[in-house]
Amino acid sequence: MKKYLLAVTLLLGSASPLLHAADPEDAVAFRQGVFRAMGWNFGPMGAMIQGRKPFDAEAFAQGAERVALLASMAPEGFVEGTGIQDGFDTRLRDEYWYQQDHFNKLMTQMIEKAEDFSRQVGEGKDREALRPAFGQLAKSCKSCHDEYRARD
Ligand code: ASC
Repeated sequence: MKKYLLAVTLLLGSASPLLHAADPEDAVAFRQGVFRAMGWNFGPMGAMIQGRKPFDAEAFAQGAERVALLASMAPEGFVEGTGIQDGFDTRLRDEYWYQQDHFNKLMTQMIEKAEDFSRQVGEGKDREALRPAFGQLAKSCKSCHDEYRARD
């Protein structure tokens, strides 16, 4: 856990991709793709938690792992030159550009909650027992959308 937190801190601290300098166009496509993939996995899990879909433990565990991994990548897509002001079709609100500390705090919380959720799923908890951690993670997603995502 400590090692993991250190990695998150380093990543957010550098606010740039680990392995290469991002082309702004690639960065926008990357972050939108990461969030799209998170929703792809998270949506059916919500349906299972809410009982709109039968609970499939294997699919659920796979989804939780994927969401945690994707969450850890999301910050990399937020780099200079990728806003509406730079000509990109993005829902990233202007507030992001002068509230990056707060944004990074919300992002770190989301990553931690995704990790915690995935860990609890890995422990083999059932649907009822997983509900709180799932709710915490969904709330964390929403708090950032409320503040930094436009045109909901
Ligand atoms: C999803 C999804 C989100 C979050 C959010 C949680 O399934 O695509 O963006 O959950 O709606 O409040």
